[in-house]
Amino acid sequence: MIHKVVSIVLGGGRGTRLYPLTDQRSKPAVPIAGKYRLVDIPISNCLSSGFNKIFVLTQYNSASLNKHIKNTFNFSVFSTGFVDILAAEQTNEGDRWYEGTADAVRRTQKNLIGIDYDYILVLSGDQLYQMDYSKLIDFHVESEAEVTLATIPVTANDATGFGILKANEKNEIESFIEKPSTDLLVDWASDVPEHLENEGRKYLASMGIYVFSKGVLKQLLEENPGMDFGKHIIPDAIGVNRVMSYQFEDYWTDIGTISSFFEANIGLTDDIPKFNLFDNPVFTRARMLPPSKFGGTTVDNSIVADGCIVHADKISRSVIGIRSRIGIGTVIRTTYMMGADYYEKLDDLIELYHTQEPPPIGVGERCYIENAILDKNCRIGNDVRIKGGGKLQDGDFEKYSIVDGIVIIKKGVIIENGFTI
Ligand code: ADQ
Ligand code: ADP
Repeated sequence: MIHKVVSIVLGGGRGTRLYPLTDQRSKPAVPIAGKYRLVDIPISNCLSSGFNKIFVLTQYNSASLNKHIKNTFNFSVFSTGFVDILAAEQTNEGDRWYEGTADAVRRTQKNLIGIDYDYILVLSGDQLYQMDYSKLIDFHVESEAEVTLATIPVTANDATGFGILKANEKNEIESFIEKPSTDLLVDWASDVPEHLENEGRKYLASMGIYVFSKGVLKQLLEENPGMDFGKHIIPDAIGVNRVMSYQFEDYWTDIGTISSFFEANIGLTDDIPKFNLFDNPVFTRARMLPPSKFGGTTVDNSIVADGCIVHADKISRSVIGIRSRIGIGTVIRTTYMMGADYYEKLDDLIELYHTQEPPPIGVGERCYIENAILDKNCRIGNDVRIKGGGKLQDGDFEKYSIVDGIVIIKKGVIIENGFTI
C-alpha cells in the first residue's frame, strides 16, 4: 500500500561535535565516503523507499549545500517530488536559531501547508544505515500507532548516549528516558533474544527516527512547548498517545562525533563493509570526473573516488576522496582524505611543484600520514609526517585539531614541507 508521506531530515544542530569539519560548512554538507555528503544518506533512503517529498532543516545554509542539493536531486516536471532546504537563519521571524529538534520541526509547519500527506517521517542527518522506510510506515499504519519510533538494541556502553525505552510484547512503548546515566541504566534493560543478550545488547535505543500521524504531530507541537523530541515531546506522548516501537536489527551507526565519523568511513574499506555502497546505491551529485590514475602505488583495502592522480608508495585502509593528488614516495594509512573541490591547471601545478609556495592541493612527496582526516583542498607539502594515535593529546590549533587521537587537518590549510605532528 502506498502511503502519503513527507520527510523531514534534521540536518544539524550547531554541529559542534563534528568540529572542525563543520567550521566552514553546515553539517549536511560534510563529505563522507570520498564522494558523498552526509545529507545523501537519509535522502537516498527516502527515495529508495518511494518517498520524494523531503525537507532538510539546517542551522545555516551554505553555497555548497545548496549547489549539492540543486544539482543532485532533480525531479521531472511531472513529479510532485522535491528536496528543499529550510535554514534557520533565513526565516522571517528574526534570526533565532532552531533551539532543538522539535522546535526546528515546529517552525517548518507552515511549509507543510498545501502538501498532500498523512504521515510525517522525522529523520536524523548524522547516521549511516540503509532502511526501507515504507516498512516502517506500514508498521505504523497496521499497528494503528499515533507515533512510531524506530529502535535498535544497544550495549550498556552505548545506551547512555541514546534515548532508551521499554516496550511490551505488543511493541507498545511504555516508558522512555533520554540519555540515562550509568547508575540508572540497570532499570532499563529489556528482555531480548539470546543472540542479542550474548552481545550485551539489552537496551532498546531510539534511533531518533520518528513517524507521526499528521494531526498528532501538529497537536503535540502546539500543546507541548518542549524544544526537543528526545527530551520533551516523546516522553510526554507516552501514556497519552499510542507510541509504538519498530525494531531494526541491521547495521546502523550514529556518525555525529569525529571518532564515530572516522570509524564509519574507515569501516567502508573492510573486506565486506557493514554499510554496503555496492548493493544499495547512495545517490549523490554526478560530477563527470575522469577515472582515477595510479603510478607505482600499492593499494590495499582502500576506496578511491573519481578524478584522482596518485603516485604514492602505499595506501592502506584509507578512503581517498574526489580529485585527490598524492605524490611519489608517500605512505597513507587508516586515513580519510576528502579530496578537492577543484583542480589546479597543469601550468600552475608545475610552478607550484617547483616553488612550493604554496604546495599544490593534495599531499606532496615522501609524506607519512596515519590516523588522520584531511579536509578538502588542503595543501600538504613534501616530507610531512602526520601520525595520529591514542598518545596524542586532544587540542585545537590553527591548522589542525586532534580529537580522540585522530588528527584533522582543516579545510584548505597549507602544511609546509617537513612539518611533523
Ligand atoms: P541526539 O542525536 O543526541 O539524540 P539531537 O542532538 O537532538 O539528538 O540531534 C538529532 C538530530 O537532529 C541530529 O542529526 C542533529 O544534528 C539534528 N539537530 C539537532 N538540533 C537541530 C536543530 N535545531 N535543527 C536542525 N537539526 C537539528 C537523538 C534522540 C535520542 C536518540 C538519538 C539517536 O534525542 O533519543 O537515541 O537521537 O541517534
Ligand atoms: P563547503 O564546500 O566546504 O561545504 P561552504 O560553501 O559551505 O563550503 O562554505 C564556503 C564559505 O562560506 C566558508 O568560508 C564559510 O565560512 C562560509 N559560510 C558558509 N555558510 C555560512 C553561513 N551560514 N554564515 C556565514 N558564513 C558561511
